[in-house]
Amino acid sequence: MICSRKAWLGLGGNIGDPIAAMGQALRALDNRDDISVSAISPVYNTPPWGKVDQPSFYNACAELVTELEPEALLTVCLNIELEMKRERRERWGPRIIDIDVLAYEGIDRFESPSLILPHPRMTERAFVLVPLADIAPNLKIEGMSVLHWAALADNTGMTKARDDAGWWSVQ
Ligand code: GSY
Repeated sequence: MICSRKAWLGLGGNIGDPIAAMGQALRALDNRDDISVSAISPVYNTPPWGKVDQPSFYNACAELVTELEPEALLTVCLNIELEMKRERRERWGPRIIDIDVLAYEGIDRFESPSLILPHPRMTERAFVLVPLADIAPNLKIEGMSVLHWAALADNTGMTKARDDAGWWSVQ
């Protein structure tokens, strides 16, 4: 029997049309036989974290049900990113789309050369925690709920950009 697990992704981008790019990525995931997108957060406009002299980002989180193991799921996400970046490779620096595997049901901690779960630094990033709290408030990360982590995070400058359920479907 094939076992299905929930997994949670963070998506973001800050050049081109990031909301359209996140929608395209989510549809590509959902179109697969081994992944079903089960919940999607609103989209937030978020100040850049890390390198601050770049445009603000759009961020969202998604919950999946998948038959893929964590590393296989990461490979699928990276391939979707690669395909989308290839389509518009004239721009450098800021990103069209990033897809991060944040957490995977039943796995408290996982570390391999290509993937660490839960995603490192996610507990410091409001642009991950706020949308994740919309869809998985009770998910435990390092012993504490996402809702609790989100309440501790600095969400200065974050605004909701889209909260209609269909933002990720074709316009
Ligand atoms: O994968 C993280 C990409 N990223 C982001 C992001 O997605 N949102 C915000 N607000 N800042 C960021 N800095 C980086 S790198």
